[in-house]
Amino acid sequence: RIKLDIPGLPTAVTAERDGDIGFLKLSRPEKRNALNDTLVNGIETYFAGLPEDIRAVVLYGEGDHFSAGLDLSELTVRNTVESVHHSRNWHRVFDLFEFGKVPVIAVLHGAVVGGGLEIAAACHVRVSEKSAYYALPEGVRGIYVGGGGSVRIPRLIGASRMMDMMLTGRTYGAEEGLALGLSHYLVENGAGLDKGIELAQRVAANTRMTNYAVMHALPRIADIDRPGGYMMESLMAAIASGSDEAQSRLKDFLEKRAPKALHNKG
Ligand code: 1HE
Repeated sequence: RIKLDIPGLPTAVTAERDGDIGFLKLSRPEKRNALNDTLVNGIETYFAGLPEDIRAVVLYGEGDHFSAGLDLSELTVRNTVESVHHSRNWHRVFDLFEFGKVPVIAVLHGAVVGGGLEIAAACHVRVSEKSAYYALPEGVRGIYVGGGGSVRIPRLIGASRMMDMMLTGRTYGAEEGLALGLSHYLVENGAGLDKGIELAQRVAANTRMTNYAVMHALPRIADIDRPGGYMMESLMAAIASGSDEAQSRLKDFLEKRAPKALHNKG
């Protein structure tokens, strides 16, 4: 892995690359990767400056925790209107990578709480280590989610479970998180990054058009009415299958050069 040179990147995040895989590490371990303005701006700077030849990104956290969520020390210095702008900025930055150019694979461990869970929910694939746990302590702290949590988390686990998490401060462990859909993969402690890299390599091997369609069309189709969804799907399918890259992959399969869709255990 080598350093990825992105101008203006703060030290609160670390950027690296290995071939066509990019790495983004939340790097405030002394504050459990609490999300202050600098760190959130760093996420924006990273994705805005990501080289075009990066095909997938692995996002993870330094230290014992993925992220302790919003930096609560900043909250005390914001008034109401500043809080609205702050929240809207998180929406903008998280949308930037959820609806960006390349899929993001999150590797979760330790606390994945509050804003940390909101970032994780904006990623496309989530790997968790056994140490991971999920919580929305906003309820206990007298605040409310502000990083898109009310929009994204119900789409993963349902509004009813999120309501319980916020009202009672319930936490879910890594195994429960897997069963509920908070994560897609569960691995032993210390094995998350390797799993994330393996998945990123698979994702990076897809055509860019397919990855774009999955990232952009799929969630929008899930949000709209069926006739509109069928229409968008047809257009996306036609665009994807018409590309030269798709045609050559189909030919590879028919001429027995491509792998079969055999069962693998993830
Ligand atoms: C922090 C934060 C933070 C740690 N903001 N400084 N999030 C929370 O309610 C979670 C708050 N954090 C915790 O419950 C714990 O820190 C952890 C369970 C994540 C980790 O515990 P531990 O024992 O490993 O670390 P620690 O000793 O609690 O924290 C180490 C330092 O990080 C300490 O600072 P220090 O100067 O005393 O060393 C902590 O104060 C600091 N720290 N977490 C600020 N969150 C836009 S809406 C989103 C709303 C939310 O995300 S609400 C959820 C907030």
